[in-house]
Amino acid sequence: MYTKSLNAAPEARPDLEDAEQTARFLERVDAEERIEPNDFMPAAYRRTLARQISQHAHSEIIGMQPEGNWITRAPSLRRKAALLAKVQDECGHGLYLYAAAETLGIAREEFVEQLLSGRAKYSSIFNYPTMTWADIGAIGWLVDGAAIMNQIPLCRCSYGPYARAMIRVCKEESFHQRQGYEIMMTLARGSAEQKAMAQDALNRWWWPSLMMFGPPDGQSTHSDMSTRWKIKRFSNDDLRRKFVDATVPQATYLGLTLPDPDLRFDPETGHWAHGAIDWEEFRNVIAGNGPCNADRLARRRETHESGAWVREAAAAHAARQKARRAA
Ligand code: FAQ
Repeated sequence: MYTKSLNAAPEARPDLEDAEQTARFLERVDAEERIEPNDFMPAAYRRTLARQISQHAHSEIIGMQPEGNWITRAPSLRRKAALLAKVQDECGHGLYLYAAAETLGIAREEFVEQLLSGRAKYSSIFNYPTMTWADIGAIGWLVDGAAIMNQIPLCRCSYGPYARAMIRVCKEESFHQRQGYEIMMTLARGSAEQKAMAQDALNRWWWPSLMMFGPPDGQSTHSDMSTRWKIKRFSNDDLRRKFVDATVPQATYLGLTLPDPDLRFDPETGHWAHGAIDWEEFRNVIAGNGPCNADRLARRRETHESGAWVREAAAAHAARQKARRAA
């Protein structure tokens, strides 16, 4: 079965946390030093990282489902090969992230159990259905685009294992974003029917993509502390604004229309201002009531169960290798 990471940090002992250690920790964070698994860290910092990194890992794993749905129906061999590689990359991202989260002293089984029992969150975006091939283009362009905007600053996160995992993840996400944009470009320049399909996918994915950045600044529970600890470098709204600024010209180039009648360029701020986001929908989706939440979790549980023999075989193989080395 899963093994606990060898370099897992010792368990948090808040009773041993003294003011001096905490002050030294904050000095190190301020000096842009990386915090590593065996270094002192306040229990709340450890908890925040375990929550965010495991949610991120779950998102990558659940995120394979909406696109995996189109592997057998990709319109050409080239598209199928690229989509297969992309979905496989997302799986790899989930594995690096679980490994990074395990260095906080929590076993992978525990994270997996939190996901399968429905106690853990994963990104709201993966609870929407992929109804046409254009959705695969829209996910690559918008969802991976939003993920990159959010994750580039995480390459400078104060926690070493998370920051290092993010460097590779971001390189791969850039390729994903380009493959999605290329699908959208092909459709937008194709027949009237293909262009309409691209527009329809954009209409359905635009608002959920903006929600990926999390609740607005005044309502974000964790932002203040995460910013103090240099886990987060920008607020949810700042990253959302950067994403909108980057995406508006891309939509114009495609000849598609963003589904927001209130979208306008504000010369005073130099940014695009978007219309109101439906936060009720967001809360509903993260509470488990989105269009695909139940399906996504049911599929994950099924796959986990049917993969039990692989975990058992891997554990038996590892035990045998260990016994051989010891002999
Ligand atoms: N969905 O106080 P904040 C990808 C929760 S990977 C669900 O602002 P925080 C690659 C939040 O957890 C996409 N829940 O929280 C790919 C908290 O709940 P809690 C995932 C959300 O952590 C592409 C509560 O609301 N990326 O796309 C969402 O400071 C294509 C209050 O929020 C990451 O995870 C949401 N959208 O900021 C894969 C990036 N937003 O825990 C396949 C790393 C917020 O108190 C195909 N994570 N919540 O119960 C982050 O940067 C942060 O965790 C945020 C949220 C920005 C997501």
